[in-house]
Amino acid sequence: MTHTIAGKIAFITGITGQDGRYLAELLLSKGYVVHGLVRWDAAPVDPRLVEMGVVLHDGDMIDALNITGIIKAVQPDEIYNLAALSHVRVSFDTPGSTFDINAKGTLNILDAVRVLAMEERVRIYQASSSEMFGSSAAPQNEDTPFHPCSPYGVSKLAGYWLGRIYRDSYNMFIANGILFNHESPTRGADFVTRKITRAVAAIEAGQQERMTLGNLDSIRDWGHARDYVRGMWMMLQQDTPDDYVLATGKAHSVLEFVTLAFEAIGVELEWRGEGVDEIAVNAKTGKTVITIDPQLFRPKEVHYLLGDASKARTKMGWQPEIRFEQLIEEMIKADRREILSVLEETNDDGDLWRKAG
Ligand code: G4F
Repeated sequence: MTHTIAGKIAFITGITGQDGRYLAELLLSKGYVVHGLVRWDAAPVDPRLVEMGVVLHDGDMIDALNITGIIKAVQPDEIYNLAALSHVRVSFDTPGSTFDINAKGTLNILDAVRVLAMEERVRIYQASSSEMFGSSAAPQNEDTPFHPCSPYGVSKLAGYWLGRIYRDSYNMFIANGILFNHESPTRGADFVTRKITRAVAAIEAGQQERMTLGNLDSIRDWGHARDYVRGMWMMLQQDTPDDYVLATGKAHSVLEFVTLAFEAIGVELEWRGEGVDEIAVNAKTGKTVITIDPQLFRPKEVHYLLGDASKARTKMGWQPEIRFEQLIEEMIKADRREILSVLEETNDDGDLWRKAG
């Protein structure tokens, strides 16, 4: 059955996360009817999702019958499986639920489509991750061997292989998007980029003196989530299902990210000391603004992720449009604005912040 885009139905798991929100906006702008899965015990959901026109369903990724029932009711043309326990550090503390959600949850989606005999109608996007590459040498692409370094990485690898096996065994349209880190102003505050931009804005406003960080030497390939959700959609519009790396092809350390974030508010950092004793001071005032907390180190770290997205560029015409520096600026601006709006609500003197724009 062929469908025009207008009136196509999409079902997004993980709709309340950063990518879910951007993807919903994109699909709605293309005329899709968008349904989203919300975990039954989730914190209050942002009402803007409903205002945007997303139809929400309470459910649970690890309950196979529940997921099957929702997919039967929604009758989607496209499923985007974004639901996950996505924090790598947390996956060391909760490996069991990480597996349940990321691996068993993925299996529940794939199996639901199969037992409902919807294989020919439904196209599935599986959110795989560059964490699956783990300790493999950079740059990484679709042919790079996987050496995950965390329960999260292994659980995502299980989802990836389930996707490939179901694709080959049941002739299903399943695409694995192997996405490198992608950020935005709506990134969760426990990921390092947003943790940094929020803290920088709060330090500038005098609401916080310093921030603690873990491994400053980690290298990541950071892009903007808006570019990456476009790639997710493109994967499901191809003639044949395949797996694609999405990345910018540029690598930066955590130290570089935090240095640029402070530069965005006009503060130059001076680094002193080494290892866990390393600190950064504001070069002008001499005040310490960054210290290291060894508790933020991971039991096993992925040191160097740098993606090679040539396949996505050549086969789909995908490429990122938002540069690293623009991403940081956008995140800092949004966090300054957030502080300004709180100051205004509390009638505090927000003069310092009017420049935030
Ligand atoms: O921001 P992060 O927590 O992201 P991480 O671990 O790279 O994972 C993210 O990207 C993956 C794609 O490659 C996704 F699959 C995954 O779901 C998630 O979205 O940490 C980035 C780096 C790490 O090396 C970490 O050790 O920053 C280092 N880091 C240093 N200080 C910190 C901190 N990370 C966090 N979260 N908090 C810190 O204070």
